[in-house]
Amino acid sequence: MKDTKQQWFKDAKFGLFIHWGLYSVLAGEYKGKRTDRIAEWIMNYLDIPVKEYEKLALQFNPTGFNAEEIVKKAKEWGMRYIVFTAKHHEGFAMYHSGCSKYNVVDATPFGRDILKELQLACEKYGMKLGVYYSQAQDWHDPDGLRYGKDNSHKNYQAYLDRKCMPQLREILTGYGNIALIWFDTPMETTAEQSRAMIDLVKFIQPGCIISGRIGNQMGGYMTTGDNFIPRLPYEGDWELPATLNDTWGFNQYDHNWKNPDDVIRLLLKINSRGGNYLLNIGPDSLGRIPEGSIRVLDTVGQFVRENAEAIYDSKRVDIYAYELEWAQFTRKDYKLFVHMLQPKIRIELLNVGNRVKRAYLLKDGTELSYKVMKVCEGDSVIEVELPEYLHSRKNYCVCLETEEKEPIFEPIKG
Ligand code: JFZ
Repeated sequence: MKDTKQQWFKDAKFGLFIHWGLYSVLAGEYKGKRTDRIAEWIMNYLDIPVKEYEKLALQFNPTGFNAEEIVKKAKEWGMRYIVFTAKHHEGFAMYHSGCSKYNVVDATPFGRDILKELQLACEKYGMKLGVYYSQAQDWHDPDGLRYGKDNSHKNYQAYLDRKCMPQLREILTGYGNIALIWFDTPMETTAEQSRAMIDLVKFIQPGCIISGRIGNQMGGYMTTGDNFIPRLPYEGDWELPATLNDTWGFNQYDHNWKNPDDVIRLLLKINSRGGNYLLNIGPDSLGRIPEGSIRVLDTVGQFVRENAEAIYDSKRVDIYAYELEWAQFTRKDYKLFVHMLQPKIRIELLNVGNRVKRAYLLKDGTELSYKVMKVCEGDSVIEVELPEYLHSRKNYCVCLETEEKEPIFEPIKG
């Protein structure tokens, strides 16, 4: 079982992933050819030569970027941490690196240190900052690994010594508190190499969490695949990274946005199983957050704010509500939170082994009337009546205060 030993991570429940790099200039298309895969992989999938791809830096001038705006938005959306791609597989540093000129300050007309601006904005608004760093794949360095290509001639260790380890040191010493490092796609990284990275991180910042994708099962928590929710409650700390459409990096042609209902359901499914939802945005080449993302997240944010008590610091609920359509559950101390995801007239729960003392609407405290009826010995049903105006509503939360800390119950289907 994985344990980050960091209470903030266990309580956070919702974070903002930001995938941003030179690929945003291409926005899913190179020389008239569109990629049908995730846009930040365009260099590898369309075999763009390093010398060609490098030139994108000359066009990178995101004058619309405003770190404070992004951090304020993340707060408004109810997110408690940000993970930003300081270097993705393309190998380009989105901060001022001293060990590679291939970075946003030295190689672009923009010339500003994006990671630094995000750090200062996060400090100002009380947001945890995490850094995504592609430790193994680096398509710019001749010895960095490339997925799906021949790596046999490469001296991977030389790349680690020359670029990966020094850049990690820069990030950990020059950008304040790094709450978490999001390593990714370890490929053939050995246990010794993963260990060396972890030792470096922990030596400089002992409290910094290591993502599940450091490799060799050495991460501080479990990272699942894109939008993959474990069917059964997972005991340890875990996180689900996810896209809002079908790409991480900006793609001008991808408008396949999830709707707010889907996102709210995913958030609650993940939280009810004890995980954090790390939801992605991919700013465009001007540093603007896509309109489609903002529209969805504004609605989700309102739900999260109204029901904050049932989300942050909540605990997993060990029931098998995976396929349940009408509700998801979270709990905290003596409270059981019933998140209503479909219109309903009343809530029926079976086996409320511990009696309910109070039922109310979370967002405004409206008391709800209910009946508890014995079915068999030690077995009862509770029916909570919902006021008429809610019969056609969804995405709200009902709180049941119970006599025991971990209420035992069974939701009735349908
Ligand atoms: C990786 C990256 O390659 C991708 O560009 C993005 O940064 C994403 C967050 O992480 O892609 C993965 C890696 C592993 C899985 C899924 C996507 N996985 O294990 O399911």
